[in-house]
Amino acid sequence: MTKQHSAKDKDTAKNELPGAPGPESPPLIEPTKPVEPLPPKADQDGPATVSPTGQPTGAEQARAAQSGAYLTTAQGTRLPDSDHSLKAGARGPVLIQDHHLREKITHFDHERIPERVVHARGAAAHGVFVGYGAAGEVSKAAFLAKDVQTPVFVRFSTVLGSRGSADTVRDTRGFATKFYTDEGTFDLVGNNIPVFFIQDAVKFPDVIHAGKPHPDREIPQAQSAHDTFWDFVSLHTEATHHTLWNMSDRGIPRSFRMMEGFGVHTFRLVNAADESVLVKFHWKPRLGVHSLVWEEAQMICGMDPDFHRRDLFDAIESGAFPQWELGIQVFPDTADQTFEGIDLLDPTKIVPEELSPVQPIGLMTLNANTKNYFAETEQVAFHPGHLVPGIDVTDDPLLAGRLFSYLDTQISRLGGPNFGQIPINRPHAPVNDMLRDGMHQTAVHTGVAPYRPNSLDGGCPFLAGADMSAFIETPVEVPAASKVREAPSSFSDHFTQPRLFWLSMTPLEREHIVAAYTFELSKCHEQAVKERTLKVLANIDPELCGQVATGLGLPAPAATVPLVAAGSSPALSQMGGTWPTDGRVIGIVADDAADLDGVRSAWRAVLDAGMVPLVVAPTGGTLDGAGEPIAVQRTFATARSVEFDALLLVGVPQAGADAYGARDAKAGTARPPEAPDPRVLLLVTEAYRHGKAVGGWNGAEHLLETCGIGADDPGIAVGDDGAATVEGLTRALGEHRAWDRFPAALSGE
Ligand code: HDE
Repeated sequence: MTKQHSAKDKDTAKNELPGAPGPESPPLIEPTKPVEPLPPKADQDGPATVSPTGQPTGAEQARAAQSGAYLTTAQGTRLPDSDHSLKAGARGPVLIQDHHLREKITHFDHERIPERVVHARGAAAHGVFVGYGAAGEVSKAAFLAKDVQTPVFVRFSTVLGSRGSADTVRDTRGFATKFYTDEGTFDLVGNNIPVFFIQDAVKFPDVIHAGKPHPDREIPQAQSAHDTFWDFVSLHTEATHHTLWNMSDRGIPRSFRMMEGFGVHTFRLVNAADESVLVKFHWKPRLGVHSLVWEEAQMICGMDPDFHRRDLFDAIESGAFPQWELGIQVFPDTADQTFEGIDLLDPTKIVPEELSPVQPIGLMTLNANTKNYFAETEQVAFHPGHLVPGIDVTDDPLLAGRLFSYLDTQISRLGGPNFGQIPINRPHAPVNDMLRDGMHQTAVHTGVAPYRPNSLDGGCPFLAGADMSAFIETPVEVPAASKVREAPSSFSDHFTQPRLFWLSMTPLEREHIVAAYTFELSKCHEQAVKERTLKVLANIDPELCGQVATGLGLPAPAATVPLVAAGSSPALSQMGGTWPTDGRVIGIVADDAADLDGVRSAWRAVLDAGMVPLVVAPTGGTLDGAGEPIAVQRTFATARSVEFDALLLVGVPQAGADAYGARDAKAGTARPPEAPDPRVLLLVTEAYRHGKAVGGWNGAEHLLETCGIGADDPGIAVGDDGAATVEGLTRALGEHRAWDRFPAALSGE
């Protein structure tokens, strides 16, 4: 019979250090000592509520969910064992009376909730928004006043893919911000592209059904490169503008931290004197707007599907807090709701920044990561109808449908109507509603009269007026009209703005757009879909259409509408300028024979510049030579260029015995020891091909030369030592990529 341990034995065992049982010690049952959980960090607490209903705050609830040193059942009863089912003897049948087994398995069986029907894949962070006070003239919203600090929670997402899909697919990105203001929660539920595929919400199921995987085989995942998507957008030309943005570099951002955000619809702001203006919201990233290159984006899908999520988390963890300025374009609130001939109610149109500059009104800093992905990122519920006094909606027909859809979908996704009580969704303003009961009600409401008017609860709660921060819909006049299923005639211009976007791109950006259309359409099987799309492209620009047609091996059709001379809006191009390099990742490639003092000073210089150094070496462990050993973060076998924004080469890392594989070594065909390691050659050539900065010293020129790279090539920094090389590299990195390496960048305008 096996020896039974008493509960006392087990406690003794738990208090032993792992790996150090003495000869007399009982075997370790659990490797760690029970300890009190760490208190949550103050700046990461879930949103608190000051609801007068007596329900605990989010933070208190979070603590209650994980307190005490010992494992318990859901009822708080301490458990002596969580690894063995209760059995009739060690080899006997499991007993149904085992409540712990049933509770644990049952809860696990129900751990998943339905993923979002769109925007299922996301990553989020906490932060703070500080108003500049610059919006005071146009909006009475208290959180926009000067120096008012408002906690925020931001969720970035892709649209089409499932929850487990890769981050760097070509797609629109969601950019949803929850402002926990003192006057109630305001949600700005935007995207990284300022226009949308459709002008009326009634078509949303159509565009999403077309973009999602084919219903028979459920492929492809998280891609627009398939027949149904291109079938829909070619038949439905109001999608042309958004599709063109998707095919541009905007569809493959380098990082969430380097994306613009847009409210898309026109909103209405109202000031203290009840005067209104129309506005479009913009988020401008402090780090600039930057993208991956397509090959890089595709490689990352396999090598690090969590690339954007990891980038956001690591940047915040290392103190490189991402920042965006919130800005508005302001238009007079005229009866026709147009500006310079642009229909402000049409969500497929932008207003070029050259016609109406973006005026900054506040700064958002993301400074804390989530503590629990499910509780926060998965359960957060945004809604474009969450408004505060001073911010109102317009009659954009796309927005109208959204105002219905979000609450509706959240009721099924979050299991009933009380998801507003989940800590991440709780307002920070006092809540005093008359919503009662329902699935997952956690509030213990007091009082007997949740209705109005009442006398039994003393008439409480009372109604507020505008002077008490009530949200009062702007009394906009609605012109007399008949009920019709129609759109205004201005909505039928589908090509002027796509042409404006195309003409505003640099030659290199145009080359990327041509390549993206060619790639996506080459993945379609239906000839009719390709031909119809070419007709759409002909209505944007003959050069675009011609080049894509050549790529597809099809004739280029002629335009069917007159091409409007749309001019250009330089603000739409994301190339040019120099930008901060905070949080960029630098791979320092070295081996034991390298200048290790130089590695140390380069490592320090990278950190001092606010970037992340990762030492890449032939094997794990440390680089050993003169001075303190240097910790290795990546090996030649695990590192791939896509993980780095730039490379620093220290000398010429030599090919080890394993570099050419066991077969070559056995056959005696391994290259001579002085040859550079082939994995390093791959690292360098790939980084170079993707326009990344590459620097080096201590003989790195030889390595560059082997890769066919000249020391004077654009974006190459060869220095005398580590620190000097980092300086050159940082300068190159400030331009994001060495654009001059791409022939198209040199060819034009
Ligand atoms: Fe959404 N959208 N949407 N959308 N949307 C959702 O709400 C919808 C649209 C956007 O991180 C859903 O809670 C309709 C435009 C973001 O949790 C759903 C229409 C813009 C997110 C929904 C649109 C957006 C969503 C799915 C056409 C940019 C993710 C889950 C009228 C301005 C929010 C959910 C998050 C999510 C409906 C169009 C942005 C189904 C009907 C335009 C960023 O309710």
